[in-house]
Amino acid sequence: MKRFIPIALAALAFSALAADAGLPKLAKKATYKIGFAQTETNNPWRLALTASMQGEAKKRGWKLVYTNGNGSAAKQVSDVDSLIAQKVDAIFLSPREEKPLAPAVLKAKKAGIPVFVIDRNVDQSIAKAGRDYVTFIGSDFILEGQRAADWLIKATKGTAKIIELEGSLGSSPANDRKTGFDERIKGTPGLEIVASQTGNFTRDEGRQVMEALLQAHPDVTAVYAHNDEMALGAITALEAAGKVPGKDVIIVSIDGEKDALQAIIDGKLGATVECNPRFGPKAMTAMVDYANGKKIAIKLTNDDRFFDISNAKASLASSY
Ligand code: GYE
Repeated sequence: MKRFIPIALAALAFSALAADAGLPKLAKKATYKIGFAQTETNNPWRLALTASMQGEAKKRGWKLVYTNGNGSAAKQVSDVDSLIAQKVDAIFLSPREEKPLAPAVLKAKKAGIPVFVIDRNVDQSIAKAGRDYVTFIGSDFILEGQRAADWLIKATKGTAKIIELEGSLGSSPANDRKTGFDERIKGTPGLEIVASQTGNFTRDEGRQVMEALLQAHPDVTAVYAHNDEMALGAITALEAAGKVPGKDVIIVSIDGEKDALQAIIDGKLGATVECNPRFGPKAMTAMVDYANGKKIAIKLTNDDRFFDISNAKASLASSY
């Protein structure tokens, strides 16, 4: 008897550990209550993502609990806490920044709620796909940066003074879009980034930052913006400074929103790499597959298109 107790305790401890190491299970149900933790709603891309998630949940007859981080990682961490407290079946997390939201994933896991990280990723050294959350669904941001660079190298014939408008600091798209672009232009010595600063993925900050950088670098000939909204802000700043966007200064960005396609048609924006925000169907199908016991890849990468003058008009009507 004396001997039995420690063995039983050890077995108990072991099973608790084993349960902790695995991903939380998801029961098969006729309907679900899911949580969607959005980062902010400051641009058309974000609104299209929310609409896609809400639309797909509605189509399936599921309840979706929506939270809005309002541009604050701290607020989004408490949003995840609240989704855990509301005992949702699964959480779809669009993490504003890589590091601060990673512990939130671990908390949900501990509470037995499977997490699907969508749109942006979390820091893999803290929370790992396939171990701490089911999968990451989104675009390849490094590839997006590379594609923007490839276009710019051609459009400028390999010679340009570039201003880079970065996305929100600490977010995976800002980190990776910078990495991909930088890697690619390294091989073209005529391309020089004269300034690189965040415009926080918004049109107005993109405009303000561009205004300030134009004062210091009036000889700029190209802009690489990490999203369309900042590119559109830069266009306004360039015009206010008496420059002709698309001629004096060549601009490339990422997303593929409606206003950007219109700017391409108008000759002001050169090109935009698509980053598809319509996650709803893919994300919820992955969740159902997971509930059905199917093996889910740890990364589900979106295939993105590319928009320039050759296809902007044809793509306008279906854009967001
Ligand atoms: O490019 C931007 C948005 O996380 C991929 O965030 C997304 C980016 C997108 O605010 O417009």
